[in-house]
Amino acid sequence: MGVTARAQPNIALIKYWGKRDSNRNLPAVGSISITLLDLYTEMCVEFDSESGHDTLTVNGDDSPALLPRVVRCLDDVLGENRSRARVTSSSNFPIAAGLASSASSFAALVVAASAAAGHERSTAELACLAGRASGSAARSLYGGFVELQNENEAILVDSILDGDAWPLRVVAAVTATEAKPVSSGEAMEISRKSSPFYARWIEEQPMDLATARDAIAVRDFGKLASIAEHNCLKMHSVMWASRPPVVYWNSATVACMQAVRELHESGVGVFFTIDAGPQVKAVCLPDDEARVVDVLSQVAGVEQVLVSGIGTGAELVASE
Ligand code: 2P0
Repeated sequence: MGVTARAQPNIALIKYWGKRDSNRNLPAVGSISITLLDLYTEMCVEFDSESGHDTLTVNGDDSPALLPRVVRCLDDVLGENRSRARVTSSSNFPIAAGLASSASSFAALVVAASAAAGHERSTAELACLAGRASGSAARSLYGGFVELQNENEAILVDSILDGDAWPLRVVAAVTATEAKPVSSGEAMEISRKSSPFYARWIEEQPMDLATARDAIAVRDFGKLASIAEHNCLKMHSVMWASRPPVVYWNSATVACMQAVRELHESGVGVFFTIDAGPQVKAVCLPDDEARVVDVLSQVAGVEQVLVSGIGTGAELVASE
C-alpha cells in the first residue's frame, strides 16, 4: 500500500550554514525560517517485499544520484532490517536549484515512510529524522515562522508564530534552473575548513536569531528586513571567502537584489534573501506583492517568478 505525504520548502530568514557534527548532520547554528504554502513536494512510499533494492523516481524519471540519500533516510526512519521501498517524488517547482527542494523532499519522505510502516511518531521526532537527512528539512515539519534551536546534543524545532498571524508573501525570482555546482552540504564543509569569517559567523548567530525572534514577535517588518538581509549577506561572505570560493550568484541574482533594494528605498515593504543557489526570494507585505512581482519579472535574466504565501507543516495527503 502506498502512502503519500506532502511538504513545502522553507525559506531561512536567519540561515543554517555549517555543521558541528557531520556524521549526525547536526547544524553548527540555529536558524529561523518561513514555511511556504504554494510550492510543494509529494513523496509516495510503497513497500515491495519482492524487491531486493529500493527505487526512486523524481518527477517521472529514475534518479540514481539521489537514491543513496533516500536509502539512508529510510534506514534511519525504519531501521536497516526493513522491506525495500518504491519511492516516488514529484515537486511543482525546480529541484536542486536553491529553492529548498531537499527540505520539502526529506520532510515529506519521513512522514510518508513512518506512516507507511505504521509508526506513530511525534512531529518533533519526525523533525529530528528529517534533519539527519537534510538540516533544513527539520523546519518543514512545522508551519508558519519556525525556529530550529541548536543546543545540547539534539535539535529542537518549533513554530514560533502561525503564518496567519503575519501573512507575509514570498516572491521567488528564478534566475537559473540547472542543478547547483556544489551541494550545500559540501559547501558548508568548505566554509568550515577554510573561511576566515566562519568563526565570526558562528559567534554572531545567537544575536541575529534574537533580533529576528523579537521582530517576529511584534511583527516589525523593518527590523526583520534589516536582520534577514544582513544575515544572508554574511552567510554568502563566509562562502565567498572560502577556498575554493563558493559563489552561487549570477548577474541576474545581483540585479534582483538591486531591484529589491530600490523598491525598499521607495517605500515598498520588501526585503531579499538568497540561499545556496542563484534564486532571489523577496519577502514582502501582502499589499506590495503585485509591485514586487511586476518589478522582478522585468529584471534581465529572470526566467520565472513564483509566488507563495506562508503555509503549514508536512502532512499525509493520501493512502491507496
Ligand atoms: C538554510 N541552506 O538555512 C540554509 C541557507 C542553504 C543556505 O539549509 O547538508 O540542504 O542537507 O543538511 O539543509 C541548505 O542546506 O543541507 C540550507 P544539508 P541543506 O536554509
